[in-house]
Amino acid sequence: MDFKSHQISETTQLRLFKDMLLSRLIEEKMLILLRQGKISKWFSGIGQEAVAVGLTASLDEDEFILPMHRNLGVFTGRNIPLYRLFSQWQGKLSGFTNGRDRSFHFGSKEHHIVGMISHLGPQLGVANGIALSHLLRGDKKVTAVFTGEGATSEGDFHEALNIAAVWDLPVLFCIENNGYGLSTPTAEQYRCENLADKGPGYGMESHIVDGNNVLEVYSKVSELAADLRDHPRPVLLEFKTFRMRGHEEASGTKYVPQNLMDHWAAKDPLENYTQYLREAGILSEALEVAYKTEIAHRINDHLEKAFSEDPVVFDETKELNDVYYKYDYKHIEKNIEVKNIRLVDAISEGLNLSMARHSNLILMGQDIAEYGGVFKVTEGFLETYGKERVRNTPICESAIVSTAMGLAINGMKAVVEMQFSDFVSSGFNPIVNYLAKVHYRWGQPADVVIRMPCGAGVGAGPFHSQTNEAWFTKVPGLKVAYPAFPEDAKGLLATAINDPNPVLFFEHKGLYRSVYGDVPEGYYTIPFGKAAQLREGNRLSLITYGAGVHWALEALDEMGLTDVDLLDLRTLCPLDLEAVFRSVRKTGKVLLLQEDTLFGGVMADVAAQIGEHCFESLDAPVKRVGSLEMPVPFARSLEAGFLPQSRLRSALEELWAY
Ligand SMILES: Cc1ncc(C[n+]2csc(CCOP(=O)(O)OP(=O)(O)O)c2C)c(N)n1
Repeated sequence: MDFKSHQISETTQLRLFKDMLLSRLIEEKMLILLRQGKISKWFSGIGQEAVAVGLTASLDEDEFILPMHRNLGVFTGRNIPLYRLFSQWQGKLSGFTNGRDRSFHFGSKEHHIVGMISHLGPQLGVANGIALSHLLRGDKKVTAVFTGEGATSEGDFHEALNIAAVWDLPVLFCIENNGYGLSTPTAEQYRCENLADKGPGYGMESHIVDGNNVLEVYSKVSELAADLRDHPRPVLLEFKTFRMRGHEEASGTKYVPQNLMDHWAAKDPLENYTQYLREAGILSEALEVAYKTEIAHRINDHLEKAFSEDPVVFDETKELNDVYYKYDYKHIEKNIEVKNIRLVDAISEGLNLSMARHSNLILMGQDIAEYGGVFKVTEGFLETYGKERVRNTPICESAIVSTAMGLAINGMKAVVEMQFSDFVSSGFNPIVNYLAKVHYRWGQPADVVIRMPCGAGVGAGPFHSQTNEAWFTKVPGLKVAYPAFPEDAKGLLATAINDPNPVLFFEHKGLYRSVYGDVPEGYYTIPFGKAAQLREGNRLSLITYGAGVHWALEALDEMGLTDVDLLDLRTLCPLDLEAVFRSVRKTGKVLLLQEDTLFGGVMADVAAQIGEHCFESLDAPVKRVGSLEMPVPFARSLEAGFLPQSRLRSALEELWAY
């Protein structure tokens, strides 16, 4: 191992030693506590300390690092008080997640650290978002993100590198190649010789670094970081190292050949470095002992503090209140002047006004810039707001959602256009696992709106016609809006963008150009969680949303049913259950109409709530009408049979007569 050729001051060399020693001694202490049953799980980074320690020391303190589960050295390198780390691992309040998440699954903005989620890959896209926010603000900052070699097989790795390359984002993508992903050796994980070989495939510079040599890590990263600050671009780094213990302690290392273990044991980053420092006369025996004693005391003191802290207590209100970022809705009244426009125009106008209002709002989506989006919602935006804020993206739904998350972590707002809501399945993971949970876990705003052109009735077949709101209403932490009218769409979109929580904003593309309405001029907001009472009646409640509203209006008019209470839910999360109950208690009969297939749809829950809360007011069974339990078919005749319109009239008749 070559330590001698690096031109690094003795002070820094000693700092790196002390940082690695701290990391190693904490690791060893954790192994003891694990054996004593005092902590539940430990992902050991023993033998890999040089990577996290060297990298952290080489970046500025206000540059973000996004570590993984074996990067203790990032946290200690940023001087996080140890008792807070220990409390975090014990699920206590002094940790970073109020006991809500475990191990290294947390971040600390104060320390410019954004921790991982279990799914590994989304971390890479989040780094892109943070780097993009710096780039847009003109900050000369580098962002570093870690991944294991195993997680490079995830699509998120490819997507994140691709986006960073296309957008010249100053991100250091750091692969910590420790030989195994759980029990899977590299030969079963990928076919190329080195993962660094993938860099040129993305048009990206890449380097292989000896991850067991802290001076090499420090020199290389310092040199690259300095260059990237002035010449923003992504760089792929492959740190070669080895995992000396089990994936997590309990799983052992039986599957690792002994000769490999021996080979890497001889390359231990701390032992070799210590030897070099002693021989170079930089580290005296007395100093080494002093460091060890001081660190051991520090660890013990902080452990005592963490152990003496009371376990976290469950308080239902507190837990539920923290699922969403607290947002005080600001009502902005509608202008009395209106113009008659289509749903698509209203959405475009709403988005445009929000772009003018929020200079930190970034739009991202496929073909949204010059082309204006496939539905032309962003037509002309590029000319007004420029390429930096109106961003065409590669076809990378997952990493774009993660990028939006990274923008939000660093104080920006994002609206992501799914070209069709069907394609959100390719970006599902970061929405339901990152955006939805990040506030509850460690208090971050997921200030992201995902626009979802959805719905059938347009002869577009199984992959361009779904209405998939129920995929998201199930997930605590997300909000879901589904307007039926131009006026509502414009005001609700403004609210969605103001709200720092993640919002799935459904736009029925069958209504885009067929539904017109008088839309107030200028900017206004409409609150979430307030259903619209479209018609008042006493004989029957008809409750619906989206295209269902228009089907309901048409059916009621054609059938001449006037004494009907018609509610448009407008937002599905939050849901205006009060309005639902009020209506059902008045009429005693309710028909719930949705475009989605019935099982597990939004109306299944509305029906259950009515059953629980309005049972004594009901004069008839709660009736649901929805699409048939099948994919959305292409041919018009098949699609008509699938959709609920044809069954709506008979259901209404039946309930009317009940
Ligand atoms: C999407 C996903 N699939 C599987 C897992 C289970 N899992 C957790 S860590 C891990 C191995 C990761 O290997 P690598 O990325 O090389 O990191 P290392 O643990 O070696 O540091 C696996 C399979 C997961 N957390 N997320």
